[in-house]
Amino acid sequence: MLLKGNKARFTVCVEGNIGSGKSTLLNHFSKFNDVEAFQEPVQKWQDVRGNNLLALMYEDPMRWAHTFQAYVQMTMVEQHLHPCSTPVKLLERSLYSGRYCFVENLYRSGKMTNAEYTVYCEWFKIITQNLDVGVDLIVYLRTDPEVLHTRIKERARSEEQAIPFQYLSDLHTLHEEWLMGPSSSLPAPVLVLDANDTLPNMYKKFEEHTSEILSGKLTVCEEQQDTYKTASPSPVEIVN
Ligand code: TTP
Ligand code: MG
Repeated sequence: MLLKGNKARFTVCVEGNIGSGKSTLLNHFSKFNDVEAFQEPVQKWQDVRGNNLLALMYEDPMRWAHTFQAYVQMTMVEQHLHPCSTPVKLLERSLYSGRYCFVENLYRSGKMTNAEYTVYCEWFKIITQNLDVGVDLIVYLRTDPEVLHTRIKERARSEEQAIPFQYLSDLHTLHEEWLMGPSSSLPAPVLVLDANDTLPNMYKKFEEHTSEILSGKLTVCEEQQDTYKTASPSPVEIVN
């Protein structure tokens, strides 16, 4: 189905730690006519006019983390604002996980200075207060850091080969704080899928939750949805 005005009815973001299977979920749902899927622009980060910012960030985060995260933020804004002619706009990640997971982690671990963090956050505030970067539903692929560590080694994206276990564990904690806790920084309700599973089992879970993902809504009662809209914590649905 095509829509007039290039504006999706629902924006659904897929979140989860590095290697949790976000691209796999996007590939699966991109087969539906009602969905336009926007994969994360990692290739842009690997080649900014010949500069591999992703590699620089992993090699020397004290020097490059802020530059890299500023660029990630810019490319995420592009994704959020990109016209979409189908009812469902499906995004790999969002502006929000850059801010609340990656940048928070870099700052807390001393890899971004207070000045860099403040400049980044001021940009984030201006963007979220003035641009149409809203989200209707978050799908959280919740995965243990041990499982991710193995998957990352297997897929062998060259920049990621030296990622220490502790880094994945710290990022996991921040995803949990942001998506599972009572959080005032959540932009939408969260559907949580246990993503420690095998690929065939993950496809089964995607199928079971197709209607929720394509409607941009959790199957919870209207009352809870309304509660969220008045800014209390979002309803979270957990699926094992
Ligand atoms: P992810 O955004 O986690 O994407 P992925 O393709 O690795 O995940 P999946 O397997 O679930 O599809 O990370 C991509 C790379 O970019 C990874 O090395 C982490 C890094 N990254 C940051 O350092 N900062 C950021 O803000 C983001 C969004 C990613
Ligand atoms: Mg991916």
